Amino acid sequence: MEKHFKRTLITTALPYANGPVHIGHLAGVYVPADIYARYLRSKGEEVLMIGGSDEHGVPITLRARTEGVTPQDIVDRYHAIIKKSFEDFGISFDIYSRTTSKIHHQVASDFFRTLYDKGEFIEKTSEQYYDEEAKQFLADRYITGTCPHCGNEKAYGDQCEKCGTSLSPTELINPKSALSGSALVLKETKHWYLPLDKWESFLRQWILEGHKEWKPNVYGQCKSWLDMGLQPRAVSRDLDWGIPVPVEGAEGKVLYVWFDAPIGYISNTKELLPDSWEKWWKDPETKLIHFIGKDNIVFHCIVFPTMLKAEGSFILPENVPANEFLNLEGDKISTSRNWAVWLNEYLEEMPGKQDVLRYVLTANAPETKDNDFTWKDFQARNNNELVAILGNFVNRALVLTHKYFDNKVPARGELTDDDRQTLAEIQEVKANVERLLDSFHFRDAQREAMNLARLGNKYLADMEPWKLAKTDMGRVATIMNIALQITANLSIVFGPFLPFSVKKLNQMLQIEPMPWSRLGETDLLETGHELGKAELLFEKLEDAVIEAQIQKLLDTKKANDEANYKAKPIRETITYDDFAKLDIRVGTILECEKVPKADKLLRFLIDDGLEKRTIISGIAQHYKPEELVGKQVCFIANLAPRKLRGIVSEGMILSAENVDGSLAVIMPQKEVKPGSEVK
Ligand code: B3M
Ligand code: ZN
Repeated sequence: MEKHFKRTLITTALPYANGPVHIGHLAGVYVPADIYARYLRSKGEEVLMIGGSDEHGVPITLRARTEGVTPQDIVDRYHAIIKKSFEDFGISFDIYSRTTSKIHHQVASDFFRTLYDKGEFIEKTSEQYYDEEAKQFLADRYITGTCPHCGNEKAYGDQCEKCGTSLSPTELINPKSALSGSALVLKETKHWYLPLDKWESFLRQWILEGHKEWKPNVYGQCKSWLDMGLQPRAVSRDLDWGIPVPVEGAEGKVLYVWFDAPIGYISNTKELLPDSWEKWWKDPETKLIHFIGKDNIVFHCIVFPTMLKAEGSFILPENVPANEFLNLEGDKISTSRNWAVWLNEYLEEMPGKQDVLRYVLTANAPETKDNDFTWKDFQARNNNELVAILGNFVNRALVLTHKYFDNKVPARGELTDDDRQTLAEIQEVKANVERLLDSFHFRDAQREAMNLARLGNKYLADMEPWKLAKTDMGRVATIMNIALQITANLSIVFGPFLPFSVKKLNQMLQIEPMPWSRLGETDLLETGHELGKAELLFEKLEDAVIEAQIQKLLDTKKANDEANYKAKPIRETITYDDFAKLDIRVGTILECEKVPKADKLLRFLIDDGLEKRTIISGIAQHYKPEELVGKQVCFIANLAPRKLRGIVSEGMILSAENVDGSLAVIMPQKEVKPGSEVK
């Protein structure tokens, strides 16, 4: 049976305040949440959308340490940048706060204390790595050592970033402190654990039986966690950055970041609505929806609900429409490798194009599987869909009305079958889009919205009012009236998706934003209503703009390759006699030309001091033949001749291979007689 709810509480994952946000964040969490919130608001429903920065956790302290500043400095910096990016992209939070706020510390601390007093935790002492020089226990991230799986010497105590394996610090070979570099000792420490195992049968029932409608990726992950069996989870850490554990004898211990962060949703609601926050969290008629990425599923579907359930007075999430990941040009988005499109940079480089990105990210949303963002697709969707379909239709409708009817909505006359068919199709849009939005199918919903613009374009193209203008103005009036009703419907249906463009469109139509309930109506614009000035909603993106973005990524790749370059290990030792077998000489290049039908090969004719010899060398992609003629090169003179592409090559020209695979020919530093030995 459908449950009935009075209001909807939307939460969005709290991004870590240790870097700016990128397109992956937007696509996975914030754009879908924002579409959903705007849709419900447009329906006149009671809705709140809660966000904020996650400002605790080890990575923030690590970053502070490398930069030589305090963790507070780091989170102040990135909280401001992140908050601004969200505002810039029209993510319509009712509040965007942060977990270093006073109120959050209080709420999270009280929450812990309630569970503690109810006896919901178990206390356990275990052995953990301790740095005697820095005099502190080390979080897994602070421990580095050799990965037992791939041999990476810089693996972390929680994960090897090279091979991706999750690790525990005790698995590392030669564990060392990342703080002091010193070796570590194991020492006893006490922590509080939430016994998830105790809630297993409740969770099985609630999720596996009660929420079969959850997205398959979410349901599937929960099921596999539950099938593996749950373990108690530590909710405290030995760290000096975070919310102190509010229990005696817990000096130097803070709440684990994943314990306090989801409570941030509650704190932020309370900060916004100090007097009425409880109805949002404790009334079963509130529908709680968590928007997150797939790496956060277990925390939002298993750990946080267990915390809420154990506390006893809170509702549980009704749905958790988690998305998969968005990749960038075929590679995983990565902050540390700077492989991302950062929102702040995007807006500097593409000012005013928020909706284009929102549109493309939704059209390509990783709803059911990982998806790829490419600049070519971005350009194509802008040019072929936003410009050619939506923008073009709206523009034609307005320009023609201006031309034939003095910019006023003309009256409809008698209807043809085509007209009736078109009006019927307008009426169908609402139910289709609603069904999709209600079930979190944002990309399909947006496609339906775009289909309405397609319908408009097709209608105008089929009716050809510009041809009728000389003979039948009554007919033109009907056609333009219908076209304008479509534009008004577009302003409703695109409201949740393209808020900036819809604002512009409403100005052009000279209307206030219309509520969702009116979507599908065919008399949204009254006869005689005067329209505003027609402007272009979207503009074409030229190749040069897109190529500049692609080049930027190529530059990043290059910089990464260089940063990661490690010289190959030196080969086994040889004797002088081994070396002396190589006869390396200097020769002067007399001729050089491309070998036909071989794009890598150049043919050289070289003066070796005794005679002329031919050498074939695979450097055609790095040098033009004319650059080399007259130059001196080093070559191996006693290499057995071999045939390459039918030409006998008598030796080998030496060159150095750079990180990116480019080749540099070795040349003597000053001119010598051809045939001089290299030794
Ligand atoms: N900050 C993890 C993340 O950004 C984490 C989410 C917290 S949501 C309560 O992926
Ligand atoms: Zn590894």
